[in-house]
Amino acid sequence: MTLYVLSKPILLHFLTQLRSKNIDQISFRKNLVKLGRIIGYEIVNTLDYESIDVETPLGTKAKGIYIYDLENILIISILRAATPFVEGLLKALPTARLGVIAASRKEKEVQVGYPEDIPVDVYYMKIPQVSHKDTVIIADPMIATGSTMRKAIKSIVNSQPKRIYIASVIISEYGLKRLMEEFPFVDIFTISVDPEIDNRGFILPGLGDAGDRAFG
Ligand code: HSX
Repeated sequence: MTLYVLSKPILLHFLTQLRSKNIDQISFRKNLVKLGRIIGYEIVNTLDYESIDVETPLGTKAKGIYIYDLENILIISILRAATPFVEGLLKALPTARLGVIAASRKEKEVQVGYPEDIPVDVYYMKIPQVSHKDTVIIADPMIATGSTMRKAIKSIVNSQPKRIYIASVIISEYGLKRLMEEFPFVDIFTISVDPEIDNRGFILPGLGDAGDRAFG
């Protein structure tokens, strides 16, 4: 498992705006699109490629590369917060196939600490056929307890894709540890690993409920 905590200033700049309670709904969505695009390019940089020659208009040859893994990308969008994030990912990965999972957590407050596993209701799932050549990118900007992401990974793991990536914006320390232990073969892209979860299962400091902030 590789953990990519992306820390380029441009990403942190957009994340800082997302965290602010003062950012409006449209700007919130736009920032998720921007982050998705940049994370998408970071993902592309990890894909397999081959060396090729290319002929220029001047009749000369130049050495180049062809990222053949781009032909086999499947993005899974966990509704609804991932919608603008995936819009950004698709800008970097325009040939991707797209699956969706509609899930909601059955939240209930715990008296002490935080919920370690929140029941997740998956009420719609439509995922194209997964092949052994596929790089599957499961996109959810927020991973708190990891309960939702566990369900998403389990829905495709038996198809044995070439690799499974998680694309996120914020993941909690607890969620990260939990997913790393259960799915050591999954690589995780995120911008921030936040230290805490509250007693309702919200990441702290986090950015609130991403779905509500993006869509009302
Ligand atoms: C939020 O809760 C996010 O967008 C995820 O879908 C989910 C994360 O919570 P957890 O399942 O990791 O606790 O709606």
